[in-house]
Amino acid sequence: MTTAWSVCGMCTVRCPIQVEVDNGEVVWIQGSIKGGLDGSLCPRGAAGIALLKDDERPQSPMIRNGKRGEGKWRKVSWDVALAHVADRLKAAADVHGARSILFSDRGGPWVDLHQAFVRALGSPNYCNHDVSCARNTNHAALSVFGFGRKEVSYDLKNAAHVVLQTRNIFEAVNVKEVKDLTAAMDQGCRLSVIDVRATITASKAHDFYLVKPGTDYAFNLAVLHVLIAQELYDKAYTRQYIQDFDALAAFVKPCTPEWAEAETGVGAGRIVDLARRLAQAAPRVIWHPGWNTARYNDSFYVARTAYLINALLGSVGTKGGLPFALKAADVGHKGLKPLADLFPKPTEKRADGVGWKYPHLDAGPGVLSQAFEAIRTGDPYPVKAYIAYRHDPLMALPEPNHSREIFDQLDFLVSVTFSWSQTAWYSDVVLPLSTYLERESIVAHKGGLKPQFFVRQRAVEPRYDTRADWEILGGILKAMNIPGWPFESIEDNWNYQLAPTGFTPADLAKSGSISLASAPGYKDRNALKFKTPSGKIETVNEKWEKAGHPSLKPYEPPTSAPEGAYRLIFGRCALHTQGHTLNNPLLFEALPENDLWLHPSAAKASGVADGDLVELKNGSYSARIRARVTDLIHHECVFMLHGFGHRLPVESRAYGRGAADNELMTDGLGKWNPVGGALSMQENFVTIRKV
Ligand SMILES: Nc1nc2c(c(=O)[nH]1)N[C@H]1C(S)=C(S)[C@@H](COP(=O)(O)OP(=O)(O)OC[C@H]3O[C@@H](n4cnc5c(=O)[nH]c(N)nc54)[C@H](O)[C@@H]3O)O[C@H]1N2
Ligand SMILES: Nc1nc2c(c(=O)[nH]1)N[C@H]1C(S)=C(S)[C@@H](COP(=O)(O)OP(=O)(O)OC[C@H]3O[C@@H](n4cnc5c(=O)[nH]c(N)nc54)[C@H](O)[C@@H]3O)O[C@H]1N2
Ligand code: SF4
Ligand SMILES: [Mo]
Repeated sequence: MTTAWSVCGMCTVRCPIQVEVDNGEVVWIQGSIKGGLDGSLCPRGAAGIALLKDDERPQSPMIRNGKRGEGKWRKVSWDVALAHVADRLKAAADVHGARSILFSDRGGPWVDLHQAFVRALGSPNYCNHDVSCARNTNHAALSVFGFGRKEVSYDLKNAAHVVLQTRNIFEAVNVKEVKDLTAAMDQGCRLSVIDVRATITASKAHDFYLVKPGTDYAFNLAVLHVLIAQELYDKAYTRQYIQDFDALAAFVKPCTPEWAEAETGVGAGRIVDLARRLAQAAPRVIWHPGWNTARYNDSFYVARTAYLINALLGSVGTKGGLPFALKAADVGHKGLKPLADLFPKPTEKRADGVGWKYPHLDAGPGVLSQAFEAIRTGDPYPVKAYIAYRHDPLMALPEPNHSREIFDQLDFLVSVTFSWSQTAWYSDVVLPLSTYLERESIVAHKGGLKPQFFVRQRAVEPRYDTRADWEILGGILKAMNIPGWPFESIEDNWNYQLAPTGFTPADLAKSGSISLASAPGYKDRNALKFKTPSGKIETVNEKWEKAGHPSLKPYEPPTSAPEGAYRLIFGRCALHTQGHTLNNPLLFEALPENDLWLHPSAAKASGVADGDLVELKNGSYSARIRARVTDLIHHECVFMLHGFGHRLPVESRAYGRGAADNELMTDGLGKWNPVGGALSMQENFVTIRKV
């Protein structure tokens, strides 16, 4: 029996795991003891072996035979597939230039490899999925702190009061966060939850605030009002670190708790009580700014106010609050050598308009939906080839038929994936990735209280004719005869990255990671530096103001639902990851289908009883799903889990089970908010009819 110290791949949290291997077979997976998880895993992590053994995943490279989406495939060798991909990418580049190639992925710690690949192609068009996830939160952090959301940690372990707003931490799981919060609560940490339905997280909270959907901004403005009006904020911290405090104070002056009660439905007294309790716990307070906030037109402003509440309570940069995430250099180590440095940075402007048309938005991951607009219109230039890498935009973006029409304008679409997906099914070529148990990764750096390097190890050899990321991307470059990719093996790759650090691949193999600090580290709270022009936390951001977007934007109530319709809310559960675990035999058995949460008053008005099959409609789109009548949800909305409603014949289990929330979102990719750079996916309403 051998142990591979590796990294889970069932979702993008990437928990450290230990994989026990006997005779070339994985026999056991658990949360890494050396990595601090003491054996713990979430249900999806425990279903890794079922993924490995699943014969309903792509098993070899495939080239499309029939029409797009028809599902007729020709199995080919890797040599043939890579030569074909190389030819098609070169054809696009020859006619329209390298910038006509678009690449999107899921972001994460290994994107250096992807970004190096896109640079090697010579295209400026690298995007990630974040337009449908955390862009609003990230841009909110940039606008307030001058750095992105991951530059601060959530020090849950040492917190005295945690507020989760649009964040279901006990179901949308990150194992370490769950363990840390649970441990803190055992030590007396208070938990407050603000949601539109009572989740598992709400059931564990000391206080639960059921808000009217889309009114969180009013809630937060009232909390700011109380903190300032009742002088509950940290005055010394504010004086030292908060720029334009007076502007903020004047702005929130009219936002009384009574005003917010009328908007949110939460009693004024409860809002005051929350602000007071937070002040008592300050600065060991975390008001979570939200993770998946691609929901409303004003989600960017909700996240901004969450950060400002933390700031007034003095928790930013503080133990038990949102301390700065340390990097290798902060703890006396050299960082990894970036692969992206192998190639020059493209100088052409991005197809999605980020950096020039949208000067305030972060060019790193861009805005994928706007890159799709460029495919559709040819403006600012033609985009003709698209590599969907670890990404399923036909499941992850609204109104997939709209995206399919856009894809029809492409000369070439290739998916790289370990499971079938709606996008892979619509592609011209599918390049199958080995599962995370059968492949290794490049080295990654993870910032935090204890920064580290980590790597995924190959626990077993691939069961089918699949390959690792570095083999696939390096293989495409080789087939295209692009010079400058120096790696023949993963060891070459690791040695190159680790060269400046003094560590070796053998150091990484011992436990899967190298901790760069022996104990959690905190920056000196009296000497914090923010990356804004003033070096302080800015309540008014010049970049956004210049682009015509006010930093202190007056609250506007959410659009009301059309007569007889309900706002469509989505979210996650502990048993599945997005859209890609539904066909996993174990997880499917545990939860094969989603249902529709609706309030008894909505059920009554629609003539629906618990368990009925109902038809939901929005515009010309409809879907069928079972009703779950419950008073655990706000009466103005209905809720379903994301990721269901698969229609691929290759997935015998998932096929036809439940409904896809994104199919009920109309107006294509047009519902987005250029201020925060994210889609507004909860600006959709459905009607309900018993079938
Ligand atoms: N098990 C599991 N864990 C995951 C994932 C997964 O797929 N499965 N995905 C990972 C990813 S990519 C992400 S982004 C995170 C997402 O993590 P979260 O953002 O925490 O998860 P969600 O379930 O999308 O949404 C959180 C909550 O927001 C609530 N909500 C909706 N509208 C409103 C509103 O108007 N106001 C308020 N206050 N609340 C509202 C929903 O009811 C839901 O309970 O989870 C990560 N972890
Ligand atoms: N309507 C609606 N839309 C949503 C959401 C929602 O709740 N409702 N959630 C949003 C959120 S929070 C997010 S993060 C996005 C997620 O959207 P995506 O990033 O597209 O979601 P995933 O399902 O995690 O991954 C997509 C594909 O990548 C493949 N894959 C998984 N891991 C790997 C890997 O390591 N390498 C490679 N090459 N492929 C891999 C999977 O098999 C899957 O087919 O969707 C967003 N869109
Ligand atoms: S949260 Fe669960 S699925 Fe995600 S990486 Fe950790 S164990 Fe794996
Ligand atoms: Mo996400």
